[in-house]
Amino acid sequence: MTDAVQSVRHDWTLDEIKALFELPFNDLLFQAQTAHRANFDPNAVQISTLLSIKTGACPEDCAYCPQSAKYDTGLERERLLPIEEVRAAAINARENGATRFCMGAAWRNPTDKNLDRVIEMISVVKDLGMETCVTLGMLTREQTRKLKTAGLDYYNHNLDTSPEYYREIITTRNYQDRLDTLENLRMEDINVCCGGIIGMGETDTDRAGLLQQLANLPEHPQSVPINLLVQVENTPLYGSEELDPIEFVRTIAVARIMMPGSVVRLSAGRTAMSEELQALCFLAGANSIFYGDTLLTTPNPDNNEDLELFDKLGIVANGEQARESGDTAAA
Ligand code: SAM
Ligand code: DTB
Ligand code: SF4
Repeated sequence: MTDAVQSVRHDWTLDEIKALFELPFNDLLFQAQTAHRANFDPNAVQISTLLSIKTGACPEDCAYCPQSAKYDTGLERERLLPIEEVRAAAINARENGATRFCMGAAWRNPTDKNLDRVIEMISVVKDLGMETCVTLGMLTREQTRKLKTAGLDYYNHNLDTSPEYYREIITTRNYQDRLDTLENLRMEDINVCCGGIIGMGETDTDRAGLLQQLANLPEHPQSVPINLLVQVENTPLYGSEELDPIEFVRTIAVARIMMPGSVVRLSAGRTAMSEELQALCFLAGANSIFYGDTLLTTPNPDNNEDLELFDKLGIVANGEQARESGDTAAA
């Protein structure tokens, strides 16, 4: 193994990252698979199920998102779901084999009243014996404290792209806003799920820049979702040039090498991927997926398709994850 694979680093330069991206594909995948095997069971994939607990009418203008009030995507706006609906969805996810239940809300940030209702939901899901994750937008320090007390396991808050490209994608908040929430979560020792979206028309340097930001955080996010843009009609990014799938696999592999102890999630966009492409992503070090026929508002592969693919590849769902902690990779 090279040094880059062996140690957990927080000082990656853009040139080093670009050099990884430019490796011959087989060398890159070998390095990524080596890092993966040093830290995880190579045939185990963790599965999480998503539920949108508040859909649409979001005040933010994220150019990729069907839930922004600024774009007419035909989405039914919904109020915060009643607790019994959340319980029923979590029971269903558990019966289908998910171990983590992730609840997402189309908010810029939660009000304190709404946060109290989400805290009730967290407690209901925890009582079912599942891990909890929520994604609610920006949080104050006080709000992260409340979530910690509620026993939340993970908070998802994506950086989405490089700092330079961010302003082309979102104008209603800035990169520092995102970093501030991540810092609030870290101060409360809440596991962080933080990644981005690929295929938004960003450059190679932007993809390297996103991974640089993630890996150079004071702690690697425990979970790193890599989403392929789901193109939704009437969002500004609809019609973006399709990304070369090999570049997507390279991004997963570089994420695996740079954050060897983090769980890398092959997230949104799988309905547009062949089985072969998903298999390459697992080979490149992805070891988590979203499972269930809907993401938040857009389709995801059927459970049966995923189980068949796992079967073909000899992958075990929810197999023992070696260490799900960003900074505990083998040194
Ligand atoms: N509103 C909160 C926020 O933005 O942090 C939480 C919900 S938001 C829908 C969660 C994440 O979903 C975003 O950060 C983005 O990475 C991802 N996402 C949204 N729309 C997407 C799309 N069309 N394709 C891929 N990922 C998407
Ligand atoms: C993440 O990185 N991807 C998920 C989850 N975290 C919340 C969301 C994907 C959303 C895709 C578009 C939709 O279904 O609305
Ligand atoms: Fe709102 Fe989140 Fe969608 Fe942005 S990504 S528009 S903040 S729901």
